[in-house]
Amino acid sequence: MKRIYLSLGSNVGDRVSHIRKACELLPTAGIVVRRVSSCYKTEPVDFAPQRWFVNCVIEAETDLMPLQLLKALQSLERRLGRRPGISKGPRPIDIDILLYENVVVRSSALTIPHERLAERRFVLVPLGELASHVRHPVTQRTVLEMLHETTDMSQVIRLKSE
Ligand code: PH2
Ligand code: MG
Ligand code: MG
Repeated sequence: MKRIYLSLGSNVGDRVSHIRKACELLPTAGIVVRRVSSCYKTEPVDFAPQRWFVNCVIEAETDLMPLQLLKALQSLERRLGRRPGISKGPRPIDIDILLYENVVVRSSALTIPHERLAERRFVLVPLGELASHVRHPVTQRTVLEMLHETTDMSQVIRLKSE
């Protein structure tokens, strides 16, 4: 099994329950969830005029190859009501591959590690909860180093877990 980190985000409807539902459905797609970060309320980046997101990161294991994993996540997004919309705009669920072992993929369909990983506090803060010492396979920076170095100033507020 390969260790992967996924970013989950939602800013439509009941955001936390969309994220919970996605975590529940991941095993049906061949993805074994190991650990889940706290949920965070996060200010939208890249496309500002939209509702704040709820984001989290999960550590998981899978036997799927990177492109199979991408297809599995896209079909899960559709099952959870995601339809094509504005790029970077509102969505009930978004599941992005952040890291896949130390694998580097650069194709038109898929980029691993996620290309904006180091520029997004809404990814680095929850990822840091689970994997602060894991290194980016290209830059060799740890998650903690990326968090300290990022110029992203957007707000990321931890939600109380019940
Ligand atoms: N996702 C985007 C664009 N902007 N902002 C936040 N805070 N959280 C997201 O998950 C997010 C975003 C495109 O996928
Ligand atoms: Mg995304
Ligand atoms: Mg996505």
